[in-house]
Amino acid sequence: MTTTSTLPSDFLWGFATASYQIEGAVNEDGRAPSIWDTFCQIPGKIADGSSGKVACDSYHRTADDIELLKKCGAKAYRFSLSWSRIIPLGGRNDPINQKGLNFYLKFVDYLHAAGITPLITLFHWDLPDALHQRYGGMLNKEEFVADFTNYARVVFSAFGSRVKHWITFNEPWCSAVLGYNTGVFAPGRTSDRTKSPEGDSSRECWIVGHNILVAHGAAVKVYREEFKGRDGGEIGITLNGDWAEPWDPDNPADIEACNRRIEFSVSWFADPIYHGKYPDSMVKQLGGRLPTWTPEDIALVHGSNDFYGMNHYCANYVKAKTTEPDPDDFTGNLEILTEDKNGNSIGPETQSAWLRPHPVGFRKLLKWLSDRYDGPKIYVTENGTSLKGENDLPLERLLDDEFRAQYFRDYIGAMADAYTLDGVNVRAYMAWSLMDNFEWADGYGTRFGVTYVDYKGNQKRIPKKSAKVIGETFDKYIKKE
Ligand code: GBH
Repeated sequence: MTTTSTLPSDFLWGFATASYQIEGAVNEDGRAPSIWDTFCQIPGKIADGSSGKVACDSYHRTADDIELLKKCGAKAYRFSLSWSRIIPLGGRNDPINQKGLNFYLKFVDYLHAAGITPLITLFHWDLPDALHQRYGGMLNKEEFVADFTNYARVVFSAFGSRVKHWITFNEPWCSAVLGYNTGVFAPGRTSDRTKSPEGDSSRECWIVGHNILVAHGAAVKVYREEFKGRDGGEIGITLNGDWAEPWDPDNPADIEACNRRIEFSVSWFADPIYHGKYPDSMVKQLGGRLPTWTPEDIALVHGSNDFYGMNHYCANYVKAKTTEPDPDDFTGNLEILTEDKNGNSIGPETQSAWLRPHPVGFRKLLKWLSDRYDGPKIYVTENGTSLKGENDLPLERLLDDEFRAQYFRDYIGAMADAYTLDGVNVRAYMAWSLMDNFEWADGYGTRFGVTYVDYKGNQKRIPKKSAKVIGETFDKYIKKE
């Protein structure tokens, strides 16, 4: 942490969550299942056999959640909408569920009353299950794009000027790769027949990624043509991306592989949006399995971000493979490692096998994005960590989450350095997460919250140390007017 770096006085900061991870009430007020409700019922898919059935029960605890945000001093809150609460069967000819829509409309009113700015994500992985059954969901471009566009229009029109920051999709990489290649996330399709009776890992993830991009572009066009003039908001997509360091810094192939790693995760989506094409490295490796752009589709996608939504957690070491790429490879033909050639770890272990903190990687990736995409306005829409063994700690020690507090001090400091020293136009930051919640395939044993949620005690919420530290840290960096 440098003492000289600052953040601008209008910097927006707060916390993030997602519908299926916190809401519960999955059968209430007309909500229909999403692909995650279905996926969780398959034995072996979720570590502790759990689901989002109750989760943090946020559907019934609006007041508690607003209170938490106020206590933390948050200026903003990023949350996502459950599509199948609003249009239970999902499609453009299916009925709208006013009760579901009202829940979110009221919530936004409460946020405004508390002086908290809402950022809404339309899609955080919970596709209406009916659309998956009806036509294969995100694999079906025509149907999916038309239905997503309709859903987006219903939502934009209902919220009007009460919401100024819209995110179309959260981490399309996860929907595509984890949902259709490795199969560890819903809908769980993969070539691995021990995991799924259907799926083609070598093809489906690239089709799904492409279709999500088109759906994003189509929804942005609707927003810009029908709502932006009247409501004055902005819209973008959120992409996940980790930083990469070479396993052997003296090997040019490893250095090249680091760049390729980021291209296969970030530029897969960001290049079409900012440059109107897929990265050369992906075209080269995937050939005809990567869909090609029709002029109509790329016209929707190119130039479709008002801001770049960045989810960032960690870094890895990357080692180039010397063999021909496997047809199912989605990494760019490389190994992703936690230790370098000399056995040095990229960062301390956490509860998540994939997550080792490496704060300077945040600064480096911010700069990388800024250089490649010509200085876009960046909103960090997620950043946070789990803690090794946190779930097994006695409450008193669990609440004293110094490891997470230090993670936030370091990462916020790295971001302030990127802003001040590297000229990166980063303007917002949402910590993941406001509270412990349903951590997808890891269930409830892995906690990411700055607030403890007692799943055995009526979902009671108790702020941890880190809840306070984030506000104190921003107070240090943000310039006073
Ligand atoms: C975010 O993704 C999600 O947006 C959020 O919902 C989630 O709760 C949070 O992370 C914490 O996990 O298949 O085991 O190799 C973060 C980016 C990218 C992290 C994919 C996990 C693969 C894990 N994610 N990565 S694995």
